[in-house]
Amino acid sequence: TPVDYIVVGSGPGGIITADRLSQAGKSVLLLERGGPSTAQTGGTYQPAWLKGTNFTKFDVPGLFESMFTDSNEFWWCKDITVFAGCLVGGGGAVNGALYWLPADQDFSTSAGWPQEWTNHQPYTAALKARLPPTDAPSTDGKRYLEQVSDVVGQLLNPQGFRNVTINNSPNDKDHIYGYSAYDFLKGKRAGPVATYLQTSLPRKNFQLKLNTYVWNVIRNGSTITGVQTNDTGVPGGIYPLKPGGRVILSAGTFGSARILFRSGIGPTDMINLVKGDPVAGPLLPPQSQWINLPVGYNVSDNPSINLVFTHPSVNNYDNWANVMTPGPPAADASQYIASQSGIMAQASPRLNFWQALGATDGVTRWLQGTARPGAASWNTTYAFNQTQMFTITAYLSTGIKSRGRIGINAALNALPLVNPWLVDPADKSSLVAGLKSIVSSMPAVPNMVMITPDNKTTIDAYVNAYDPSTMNSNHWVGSNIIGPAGKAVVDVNTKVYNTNNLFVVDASIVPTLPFGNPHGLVMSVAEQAAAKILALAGGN
Ligand code: 6FA
Ligand code: ABL
Repeated sequence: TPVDYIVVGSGPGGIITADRLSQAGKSVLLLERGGPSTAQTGGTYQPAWLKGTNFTKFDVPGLFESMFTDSNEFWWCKDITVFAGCLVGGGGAVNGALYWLPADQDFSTSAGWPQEWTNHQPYTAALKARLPPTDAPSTDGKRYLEQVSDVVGQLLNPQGFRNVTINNSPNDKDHIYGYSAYDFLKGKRAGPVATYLQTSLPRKNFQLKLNTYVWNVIRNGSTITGVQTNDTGVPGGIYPLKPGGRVILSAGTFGSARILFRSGIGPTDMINLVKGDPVAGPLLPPQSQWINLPVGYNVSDNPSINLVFTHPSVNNYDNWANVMTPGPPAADASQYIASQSGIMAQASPRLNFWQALGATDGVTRWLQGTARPGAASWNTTYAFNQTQMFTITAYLSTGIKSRGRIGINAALNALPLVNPWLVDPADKSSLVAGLKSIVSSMPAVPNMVMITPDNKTTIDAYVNAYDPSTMNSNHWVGSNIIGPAGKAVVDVNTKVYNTNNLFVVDASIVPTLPFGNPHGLVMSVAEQAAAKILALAGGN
């Protein structure tokens, strides 16, 4: 049956948008290409040590690092060349769940937002009310494996950093550090799946359909009439809209861009690749109806670089290598199963910090640090104690100028076409300055040793030799940038230019990276977008 709204994709953007639209009484169909994730969504994938419990890999925060090492890996989107989650919850079902309430500057006009978006506070407050952040996710309120916080705190104190509760003052992002904050609840991965989706599901006017891949929207010129899917259970694979209905793409920075290309919307080179595909080509509208918009341009992702250290107080937790198989230490496993407390109730990060950096071009750039026990890789020429290893990942955030381009290839896989990291020379010199500043007070921390880069490699040499493809932070934004006609893909109401009823609400509309890991911002964006869409005349 035709609906008022079809929302494509159940990531942080899609779930929140669908919930607010269905709460307002609209009939909403939420289509997700992937399957279940957490137990609450019907997921069952779990390691042997959790057999007989109701906890899946996606429920247990301490299994986060195993997302990258598990041989099964069904949760990644197989047709996107970088990490993206293709299951209920999208990236939110597999990510580190670091959760920052956005700062006012994250929604400023200087960050590229239209004036109408700068009053984000009521939407951010609505988000916080539904999904409160926590920096002590273990159900007993205690913090575990905090040696890394202590050591990095000792490193930052001499540089004038202050210790704060980060989400208590989101605008405070210079020379501050605090415990890592998450959207975990009751010791489990939560996010929008455990909150917004749960209020949607009981509504008669809401339906979630899994394993349903949206190929393209069906267009009659500038009017969308439905979506074309791979579902063989409905006539022609088509889900129709009611007259006056709307489609909202929330398929992520790569996913939403690809759906637009496959719908004849975007740069001509991308649509021509679609045209050459035997399945997708015949589904394109005639060339006279193609809409030329800068889909895929203006993309950014934080350039990030890892520094690896050792300190005698640190427990690297076996680099998280055993948390799936054979399982964490027996006491930690039984503690988690009994009460969702302990080390397994938190993902790997332990401390986050921010600092403003001057730059050679006069533009301030901010650096975010994330410190965690263990390391994913290291490279050193001398002996060290692996059990004492920890990592500081330095991300260049607000202020970066580098932009790249994403798109598709002839196989219609989505991928970066032009890498967005350190293209701008002042981005690079700022990151180098930030790394030097982090390590400047190492002499103040007895027995702290940097092993990557090692004592024979300078920071400059390290950055120069750093493989750019490993600077990926998985924070892609901007492929369907919001902004003025002629420059942007969506308008102030998130409507795709030159269409009547096609919208995009996900990370792809975000013009500039926020201070921190972006999914908190994306959720506030969805709150605000839903309100603007509901207020917009001309639809159901
Ligand atoms: N962000 C944070 O704030 N904190 C973190 O700790 C953090 N960590 C990670 C991380 O560790 C990894 C490995 C990744 C990949 C990302 C991380 N991020 C983190 C970024 C954060 O997860 C993303 O910014 C956020 O999830 C973006 O939300 P969106 O709503 O824009 O998009 P998603 O990709 O999450 O969701 C898209 C959904 O659409 C998916 O469920 C997908 O299956 C579905 N979909 C895609 N194409 C579709 C199609 N054609 N038809 C139907 N469904 C489709
Ligand atoms: C994020 O926001 C990043 O997107 C992730 O890359 C990051 O996790 C999490 N948050 C947590 O800080 C890292 C893992 O800790 C590494 O072990 C892994 O190699 C890396 O992601 C892969 O990108």
